[in-house]
Amino acid sequence: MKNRKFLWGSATAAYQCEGAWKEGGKGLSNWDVFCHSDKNNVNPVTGDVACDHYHRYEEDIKRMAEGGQNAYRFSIAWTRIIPDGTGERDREGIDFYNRLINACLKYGIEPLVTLYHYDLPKTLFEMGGWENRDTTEAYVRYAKVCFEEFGDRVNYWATINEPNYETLCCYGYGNYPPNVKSLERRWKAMYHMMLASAKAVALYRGMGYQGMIGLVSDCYSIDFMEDAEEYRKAAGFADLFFNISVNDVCVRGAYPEEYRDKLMEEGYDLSYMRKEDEEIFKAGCVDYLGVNAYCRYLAKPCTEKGISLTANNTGDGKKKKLFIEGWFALDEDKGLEKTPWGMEIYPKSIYDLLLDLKKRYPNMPVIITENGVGNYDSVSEDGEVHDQYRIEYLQGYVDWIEKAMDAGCDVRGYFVWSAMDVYSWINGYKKRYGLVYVDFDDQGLRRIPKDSYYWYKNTIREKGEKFDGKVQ
Ligand code: BGP
Repeated sequence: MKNRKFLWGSATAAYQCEGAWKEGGKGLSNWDVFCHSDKNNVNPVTGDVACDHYHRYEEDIKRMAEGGQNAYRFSIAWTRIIPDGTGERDREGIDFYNRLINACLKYGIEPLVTLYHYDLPKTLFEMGGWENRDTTEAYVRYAKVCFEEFGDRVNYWATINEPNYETLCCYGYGNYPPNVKSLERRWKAMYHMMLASAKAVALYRGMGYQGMIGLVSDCYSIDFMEDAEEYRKAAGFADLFFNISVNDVCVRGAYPEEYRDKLMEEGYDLSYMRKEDEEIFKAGCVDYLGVNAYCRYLAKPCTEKGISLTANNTGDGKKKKLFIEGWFALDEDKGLEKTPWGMEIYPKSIYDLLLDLKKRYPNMPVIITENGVGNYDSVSEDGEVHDQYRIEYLQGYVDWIEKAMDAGCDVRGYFVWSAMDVYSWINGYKKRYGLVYVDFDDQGLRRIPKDSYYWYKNTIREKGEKFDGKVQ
């Protein structure tokens, strides 16, 4: 399959936008349970209703098309397809995604479908989730149902969203379910996600489909403030920790030696890594790498003892803290602007990242599956949402992507996170990323396209032809 058109779109994920948590035959997920539990104590809100995309998908998709977008990345809720994770497929859930996909096609929007974006069926979660190898089998069975039901119309698939970031939150920061702090458990969960992804890729090809299947990886350009040997070493560990431990596996089809060596040296149990899996990884290399790009990371040598991981989920301006003895610590460039959640604004990072990826994986097409900035937006007196800071951020990223493409990087698409304001995991609803404002206080969940929505429309018009010409 060869699409000569550059994909210009925006993205969402099922739990964050659909709502209708108990409708249409849907089973419960780990996030449904977590958000209704007392562990959800930072911003105790839920995705029960969210943007009600489940009922309003058509108007949302129509608005994307009116904004000049030609693609939409969304995820399927596993719990709508197989409500208890392993049992029978559910017709009502399947029909919902049929309607959603058909609406995309009706408005000239190419769907890019993520199979798994953080929401795991409760039943599987209770049996250990991704720490349990059986989850990989359940996932492949679920993926097969999706390929069978939607494969005739979906040309772009993403197996798993962010194995690195999700497991870091689940088992590092401990702010996502199951809310634990154990890197040992994290390595294991991440391994099974990578295994599940590789199996799904091989299955998809084996079923004879011609579309592209990839994995979505949160990637970071890694930099350092002091050009010294120990800083470079720390940056190498940060690269291994955040990027290589996922990207090598799905692009090259093997775990890097340095990764196993490092984990073994630190005494982690790796008995779940089976010899026979090596063939599975080899057969499961992706067609494209989905890149979620938000910021760069600055690494410095870790001088403290132990491990400390603290996220900022309150938007109080504090930076997040991360140090891991024997690996690296996160550094800060005090001269750069940050969001209230502590994220650095540095658009050139996408250029550095794309060039790094090209160097390590020369023939791997990239789709930027998420890029965006979260902030407190509000409706002005004129009834509009003037999000100039978002326009500047996104403009910076698009300009640097263009430069990277001029330098030979094979980029096939760009998706803004997010299509509209959505539930921002445990950050709640105040941290907004959308091109379209959603009034969550309004019963009707009124939508207002922001200034950035119109900026995006113009950008697509201006750059569209050139970007199409660059599609390799
Ligand atoms: C990515 C996730 C998205 C989205 C985004 C913004 O890591 O794939 O689902 O939420 O980040 O993150 P947050 O909402 O936590 O600020």
